[in-house]
This record gives sequence, C-alpha cells and structure tokens, in this order.
Amino acid sequence: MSDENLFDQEDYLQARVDEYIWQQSTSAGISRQRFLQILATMAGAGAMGGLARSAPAHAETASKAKGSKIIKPLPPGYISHSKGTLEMNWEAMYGRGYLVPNDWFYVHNRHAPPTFDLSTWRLRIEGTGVNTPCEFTYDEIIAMPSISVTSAIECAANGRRFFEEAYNIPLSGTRWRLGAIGVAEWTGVPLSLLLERAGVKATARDVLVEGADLDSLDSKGTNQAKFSSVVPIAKATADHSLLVYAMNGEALPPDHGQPCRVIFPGWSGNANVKWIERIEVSETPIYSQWVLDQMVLTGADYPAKSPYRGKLITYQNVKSAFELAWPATLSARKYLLRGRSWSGKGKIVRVEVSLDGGKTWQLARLREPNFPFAWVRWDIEWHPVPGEYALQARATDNLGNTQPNTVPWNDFGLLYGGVVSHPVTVQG
Ligand SMILES: Nc1nc2c(c(=O)[nH]1)N[C@H]1C(S)=C(S)[C@@H](COP(=O)(O)O)O[C@H]1N2
Ligand SMILES: [Mo]
Repeated sequence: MSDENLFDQEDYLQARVDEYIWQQSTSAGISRQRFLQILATMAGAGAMGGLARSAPAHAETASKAKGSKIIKPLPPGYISHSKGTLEMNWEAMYGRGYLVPNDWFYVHNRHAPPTFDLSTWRLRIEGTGVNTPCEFTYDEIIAMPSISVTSAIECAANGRRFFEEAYNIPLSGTRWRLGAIGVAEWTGVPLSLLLERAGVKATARDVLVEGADLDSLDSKGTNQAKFSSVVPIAKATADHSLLVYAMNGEALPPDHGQPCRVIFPGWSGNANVKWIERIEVSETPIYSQWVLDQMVLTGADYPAKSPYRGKLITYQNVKSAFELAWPATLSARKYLLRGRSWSGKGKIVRVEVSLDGGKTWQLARLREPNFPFAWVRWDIEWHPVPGEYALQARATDNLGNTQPNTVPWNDFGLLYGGVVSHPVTVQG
C-alpha cells in the first residue's frame, strides 16, 4: 500500500503526474534514461500527448427548476438553483443541533435518483487490485459489522458565487453560496473490510467507485460514462471511509444515494459517489476522465499538469458561515450570533469574528462537539445599533490552515475558502 502523504496535495499531484509519464513511457517502449529526460523538460503541459478527452464542458449546467429531480420533501426556506440541486438554508440552522436533518441536507445530483430493486441490486468489487472479485447483496452488506461516522460532505463548488462577486466574472454551474455542505451521522461498512473480503492486494493503488447514473460530462448527453470518482488506496482503506446505507439513523434517502453510497471524509463532495454498483481496485493509477477534467483547479494561476487539466483537488479547505439569512435584516437588540466552521483536513481550533468588515476581530466561543472532518458550532454576543454591517468569520484548523482575504480565480469556481462578508441591515 502506498504511504503518500495525502495531506500534501502538491506531493500527491506531482507523484501522480510523474507516474503517468512513466506509464506512458513504458507502454511506448521508452527507456528509463529517455523518461528522465522527458521529466526534466516537462513544463507540466502534456508532453506525452495526454489521454484522448472530449472538449471541456462544465460539470454542472444550471437549468430552470420545472420538474424537480429531488424526491424528498423540502422544508420552507430552501434554496433551489436547478432541478437537481438544493442548497441548505443557513438561517434555518440557527440554534439547531450538530447534525443537518436529512430533509434539510443539500443535494447535488445531475439526474433524478435511479430506482433499484433491493432484491436484485448487487455491489461488484473487481479489478487488478483484488485476488477474488466478488458481489455483495444488500442483505449481505446490512449483515456485516458496521460503524457510524459523523462527517461532513461538501461540494467542491461550495462558495462559487463569491468568485463571481470578487472578480465580477459570471461562472456557469450552480451558484452556491455556503450551503453546499452538511454534516450527518453515516452508518455502514468500513470499505477496508469489503476490500479485504475481495482479497485486496498489497500492490493495490487506486479505487474507482461507480454509480448507476451517467456523469453527463457533456451537455448533449453523448457521453455514456457512469458517474464515478477515484481515490488512492490509502484513502479508500482509511478508518472512516465507509460504504454507507443509513443517514442520521434512517435508511439512506434516494436523493442521497439509496441503497448505498460511499463517504471519504474530507474529500470533495463528488468523491462521495451515490447509488453505487461497482468498485474497481487497480494496481495502476486510474486516470478517469472526470477526475482529469473536472476535479481540477484551472486558469492562469493553475497550469495544466498532464494528464490533469489543472491542479488536482483532493481535500476540502477551511470555511465559515453565519446562521443568518443572506442578506439578513435584524432589529437593534441583543443577539447571540451563531455560525459554523469546518475544514476538510482536520478540525477547527480557532474562529475569529469581525463585526466591522474586518477592521477588528474577536474570538468566538467554540461549542462541543468538535469532530474532525465535520464542523464546529460557535457563537458571539452582539448588540448592534442600527446600520449596515459586513460580518466576517475566519477559522483556523489544527494544521494551521486558515481563510485568506482573497482567493486566486479558477475557471470552475471551486474551493472558495476566503473570508466572506455577510451583509446585515440592523433596523432601528
Ligand atoms: N452517483 C452520483 N454520485 C454523486 C453525485 C452524482 O451526481 N451522482 N454528485 C456528487 C456531488 S458533486 C456531490 S457535491 C455530492 C452531494 O451529496 P448529497 O447530494 O448527498 O449532498 O454527491 C456526489 N455523488
Ligand atoms: Mo458537488
């Protein structure tokens, strides 16, 4: 198994890029010496040609919500961007507990949830990285030892709208503010256990998890690939990586992946594939088109690193949100301002709040629990006089990751981790 430091994204990406070139070289019969020459002259941009790929198309196409593709009942105040997306309403979370109720949890679907017959549904585990490819029925999975993990799932595009606002450039795709995140208690079977049953090899490198729906990489629907994502074996077999069948104590709702999904705590939302039917374990890195093209930061600040079209995204970053309407209108009285902060790489150790648009900062009180890969709730007293306010919050995690004031642009508007100004009007 690999011992890559997954928290060091630069290392991870570079290792994958080098490995790709090496793979291409060996299959092209290139000598080790020539390979090293190529490496030395690589400026990151497809010296080896790269894999054949379709023209770049945006992953998420905003459409008018006519017939919603969401099945669950929706509480009032929900934010809808398109037929298959729902943003969590932060104001409604004010004073609620640690977990987001299932009906309130954000949804990011490209299609309506596929339907399954649980008596015929199977999960297949196969590939060069396992000795005994096998299938599991739903009943077999339910009968296996299970654990429950409290963890966030967050879309890589959460906060996309702040790129538009900071740079005044319109983006396509879902215009999330900060509600494309939720924390739930997920119950299921550790993926490591399932992979063990399939006889995972010590030489396994990558795990591809595939859903039953199409990934719709191109808007014309001509791409027939199933929605999938790839994680390295180290993440697939990590302690809290799960094959999930229950969410907050209920059977996994159709919108969230029924009968089974995976969770890889901390990794961006799309890695948490829903409606899964197949897991492929490979002894060689899997360079899937989706990951190469879509799970990357692209733009002037992020040159392509062949075969990746930009800088590969793995873990989520640090963000904070107030439990307030956007914009909020309050009356002039005493408040307990509340919010939550989170990090994909660990747990939050400090949250600072500014009530004056970033001039002065004070520490917020952190509330228990504070689970890694989930979030922490915090609060601060505020007794405002009438006026216009820009409230800001800035969190720091246990690895020292924090929220900068500005974030360099990327073309898909992913991973906005900057400090955000929450507009509030206080009336007399
Ligand atoms: N099969 C499948 N899995 C999927 C998706 C999808 O469209 N199809 N969307 C992904 C994305 S982009 C996100 S952000 C999360 C959202 O999970 P949720 O809808 O349960 O909140 O699911 C991921 N898993
Ligand atoms: Mo997403």
